[in-house]
Amino acid sequence: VGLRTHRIAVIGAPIEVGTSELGAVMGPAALRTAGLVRVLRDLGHAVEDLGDAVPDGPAEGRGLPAVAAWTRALARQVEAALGDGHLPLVAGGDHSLSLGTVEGAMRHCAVSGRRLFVLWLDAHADFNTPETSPSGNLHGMPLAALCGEPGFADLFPDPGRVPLDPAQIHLFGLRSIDAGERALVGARRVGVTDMREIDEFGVVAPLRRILERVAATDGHLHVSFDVDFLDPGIAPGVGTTVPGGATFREAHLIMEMLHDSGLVRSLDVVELNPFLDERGRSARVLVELVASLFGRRILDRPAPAAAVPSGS
Ligand code: NNH
Ligand code: MN
Ligand code: MN
Ligand code: MN
Repeated sequence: VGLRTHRIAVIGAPIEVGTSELGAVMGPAALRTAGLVRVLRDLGHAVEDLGDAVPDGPAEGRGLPAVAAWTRALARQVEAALGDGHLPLVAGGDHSLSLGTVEGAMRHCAVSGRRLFVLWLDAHADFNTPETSPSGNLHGMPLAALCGEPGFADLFPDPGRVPLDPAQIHLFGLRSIDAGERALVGARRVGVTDMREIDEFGVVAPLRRILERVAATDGHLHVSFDVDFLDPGIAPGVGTTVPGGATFREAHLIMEMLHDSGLVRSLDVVELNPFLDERGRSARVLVELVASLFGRRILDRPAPAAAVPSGS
């Protein structure tokens, strides 16, 4: 598989209105400091750094109106970037930003005709509603809102909006889920690869199954990478650490497989909290992983398609 070069639009989303832990607002700056843009350019991609997004309307407080203002702005920017043939890479910022990025990808797909799939790399399901949420934090709710669950009035005011189909979502790395959202994830038949499945089968088999499904329709794969997908031992810079996360090698292999699939058309990197990080470690790990997703490889050779190396 040769290197695929993209026109990448980097968009900072300094959002922390969806969480009660302050500091995620510094995430985009830390990712840039760790070399996000430089690393992508060094790989041969054409990168435009569009700077940080600005909320469309008042964004004070931690309620729905603030999140709605960010959602409007990001949905518009992501849709525009995709329409221009760019691959939007949105650097956050808490996970409520994915309300905007996924909505933007949905609007683009309505035009491009591709089927959207959302791969949610996260310790959490982010499928709470205001009703089920134990915290009230909107970063734990974006998927439920995108799927049209009740309780998010005015977030998507268009009465004709077609909600995201839960069958288009796959949660990967799940190990912390609240009782109410657990019931909802089951009832809506959201795709899930939890940590137990990864422990039993590794990351390759479950991810291959997902990629084959996206490839079958040449779909648009949106990847939403929450830092807490990773084990806190390698990425401590996040407000909601959960033990038992993905190792560097698991995450690295996932990134290489995503690159080789050629299916990723938009990406979020979310929840980095530099205030909680240790000497930039988490930001650096994220930049390494993004580099692998965009084609950095150890050796220039096709990935073996079977479990056993093919030899040469
Ligand atoms: N499920 C919890 C909540 O709704 C935690 C969500 N926090 C996250 N999600 N970081 O990725 O509050
Ligand atoms: Mn351009
Ligand atoms: Mn999340
Ligand atoms: Mn999470």
